Order: sequence, then structure tokens, then C-alpha cells
Amino acid sequence: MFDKILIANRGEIALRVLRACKELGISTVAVHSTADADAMHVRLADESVCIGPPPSKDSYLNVPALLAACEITGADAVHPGYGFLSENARFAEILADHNLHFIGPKAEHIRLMGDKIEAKKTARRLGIPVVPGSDGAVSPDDDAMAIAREIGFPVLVKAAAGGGGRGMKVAHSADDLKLALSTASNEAKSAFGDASVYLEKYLQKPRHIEIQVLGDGRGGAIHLGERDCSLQRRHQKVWEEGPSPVLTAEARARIGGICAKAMQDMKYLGVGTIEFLFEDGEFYFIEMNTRIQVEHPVTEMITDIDLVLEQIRIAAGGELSATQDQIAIIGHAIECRVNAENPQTFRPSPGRISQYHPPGGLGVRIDSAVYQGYVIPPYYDSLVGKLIVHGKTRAECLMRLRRALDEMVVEGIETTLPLFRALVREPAIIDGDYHIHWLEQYLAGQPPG
Ligand code: MV4
Repeated sequence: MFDKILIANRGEIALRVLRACKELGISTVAVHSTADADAMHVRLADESVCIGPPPSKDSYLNVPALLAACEITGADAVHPGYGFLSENARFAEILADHNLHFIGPKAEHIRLMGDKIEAKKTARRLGIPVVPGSDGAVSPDDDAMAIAREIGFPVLVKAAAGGGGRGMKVAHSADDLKLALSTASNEAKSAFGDASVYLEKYLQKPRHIEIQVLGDGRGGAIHLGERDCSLQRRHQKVWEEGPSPVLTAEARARIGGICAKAMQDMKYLGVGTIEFLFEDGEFYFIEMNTRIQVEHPVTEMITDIDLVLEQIRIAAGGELSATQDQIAIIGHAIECRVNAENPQTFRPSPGRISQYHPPGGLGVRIDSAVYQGYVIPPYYDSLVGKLIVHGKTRAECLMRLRRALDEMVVEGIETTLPLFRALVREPAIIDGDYHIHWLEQYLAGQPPG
């Protein structure tokens, strides 16, 4: 096992990793920018190192500074959290070159899944169902029109280097295709430096359902069920829940089994998330994330598996803590991402938290690094904290969530709490009857607050 882990992140996820390290008896090193000198992860770690000025590129993304911090403190492993360097294959390789362990998947798998075309080819080869589309990149002039006609309109033009919805354009008919191709390609070129695009059948009202997987790197792999992340705004997840309100145990076992088998075949190491669009009872692979995700607590609450602890144990060469038949989905969990934003305009609202009272009670979990008097800096994401609620059934979970939201106090800044207090009282949400465009349509019609 590792002796000392350097946590190359900030905020709630740095704290989350610290907690796992504490339970395993591993010493911790926090790194921070000058803007985060008073942050909770710095206070709770055994040691801390300042790695640069506020902008992420000069601090949390500063690889030489992180290597120096490892050298100074004698850390033997690095946990990247999410965002920042978590899906940077080069970073994983550089750490290895310095005899440091990267707590995450193999660099080759991070790189493979970072290329959306290669990821999709790999998924198909491994037996994962994919969205019908071009087999690879399409060139604007030659094959695009023929392929689009074969797929059938509407088609979606996607950037090979994309993700997060950038460089995506819908073509509703053959007339739209030329413009969609050039717009998506130009956007991709300027955003990612790679103009290549591919085509997919456009799914109109799917749900976003993702399967959590865990692999030991030697051919052992299991799945931990799904999270339904359909409630998003501008590709930012707002509310995540598991199990999905629309999946049967049979559908879960089928798609979960396919994902676990695929991870066994590629000898995947660590935690991963296989993202699908789900429409009319069918799953369609869109991408795979090779990091611990923001919404991982949903899975932890319904499986009682500590995913960060598993990450650390697996990275140190350990075994998975459970076999597939030992995994059961217990009850229901919902996560609300409470952001420091205006609940109507979503404009960031950094500043001092003058009053803070987190909710508690049975089935209520808060993953947050804020405290009363803490100043949310303007340089990073606007997450105040995640409220995660568990119940035996979805109805009980919603009942507890309503109560917890009413109890929670965050004053001095604007937060998205009023949005969640409205959502838990919406019939479509109570019925679990929503899709990936529901939230934006709801916000266009009746903004809460
Ligand atoms: C799609 C799609 C419809 N059809 N692919 C958006 C981000 C990227 N990761 C995948 N995305 C989508 N891909 C096909 N073939 C619709 C979306 C999409 C979306 C997906 C998940 C969650 C929210 C979304 C919001 C808008 C569009």
C-alpha cells in the first residue's frame, strides 16, 4: 500500500480523497494555489505545499510544481480527483517516469477514451451497443451525404476531439448537412485544434444513463449499476440519481454485464463510467470517462462500496473488494449539485458564506469543503457542495430530499438551492418522467426562485 498520497485537486473532491486516505492510514499531502491557502483540504491534510498563483494553469495544472511537491514531501502516489489532470494520459506517464503512482487507469486507456472516434470503435469491438453512424471521421465533400442518407435524418455531426457538447451540430435534412459539417468542423478546429468530425443518428429525447465500472487491471471487472444524469443545463449535470427511474433489474443486469465483460477484455484498471443515451428501451454508447466522477456518491449510497477507497487499493495492486454477485442495489439515492450561482441566470456568485447550516439526519450526506466564513474564490468551479440523499425507495428518498433542502442554509452568496426546492415539487420529477432536454425546457418556461 502507498505511504503518502499527494492530492492534486481542491474543494470537495480533495476532501473526499483525504477521507479515504485517513481510513486506510495513508499520510496526505494537499497542494493549493495562493487563492486556496485557507481551504479545508489544506487544513485537514497532514502536509501542504503551495504550487502557484490562482489560475489553474499555473497551479493545479502545473506539472513541474506537482512533481516538485512530490519530491519535497516524499509522496509515492498522486490522486488527481476529477477535472484538472485526471484524464491527462501524458501526466500519468510523467508520474510513472518519476517512479510515482498515478491513482487512475492505465495511460493507454485514458488516451484511447479521450479520442471519441477510437473510443466508439473500441466499444463496438467489445460488444457495447453504439449509436448508428459513420465508422470514423467523415470528410465534408465525399462520403458524408451518402452516410447521412444511410443513417437517416436527423443526423448529428460530432467533433472527434469533442466531449461536453462542443462542436456538435444537428442536421435535420440533407439541406442542413453541408452547413452542419462546416460549422462543427470549424468549431472543433478552434476549440480542440482538430477539425475531424463524425456522424451519428440524432436521438431526439433520450435519457443519459451511465454505468459505473471497476477493474483490477488483470482482467477482473465488475459493474455497480447505473446513474441517471439526464437533468443537465448546458452539459452541466444538475441532479443525478440511481437507480434510473426507467430501468428494470433485467435491463440493468444486461447492460451492466456487457460493460463488465468489456472491461474484463480490455483489462481496465480503476474506476470508469460508460455513458449511454437510452431511448425506447435501447442503450447507445456515447463516451467513457476514465476518472472518479462528481456524482460517484450516488453509486456509493446504493451499493455501499467506497469508490475512492477502491481506486487507491486497486492502484496499489490490490484486489477488488467485491465480486459481481456480492453487489446489490440497495434503495435509491439522489444527488443535487448546489452551486454558487444565481438560480435563474446561473451567473456565478463567488464571495463570503456568512451563514452555513448543512442538513443532517437519516440518509443525508453532504460532500462539501465549505464552512461558515469561507470565501468562494472566483477562479474555479462554482460547486458549494453536493447534497446526497438515500432512501429505501425513490419516494422515501424524495421525501428526505425535500426535508433536507428546506433545512439547508447557505447565506451571503446566491445558490441554486431554490431550483432544487422547486424541482422536488415538480410532477415530472416526482414521476421520474424526464429526458436530457427536460431541464432546459423547464427553465425556459417557469424559472424558479
Ligand atoms: C447525442 C445526442 C443525441 N444523439 N448523440 C452531448 C454531449 C456529448 N457528450 C453527447 N451529447 C449528446 N449526444 C446523439 N447521437 C444528444 C446529446 C446531448 C446530451 C447528452 C447527454 C446529456 C445532455 C445532453 C444535452 C444535449 C445533447
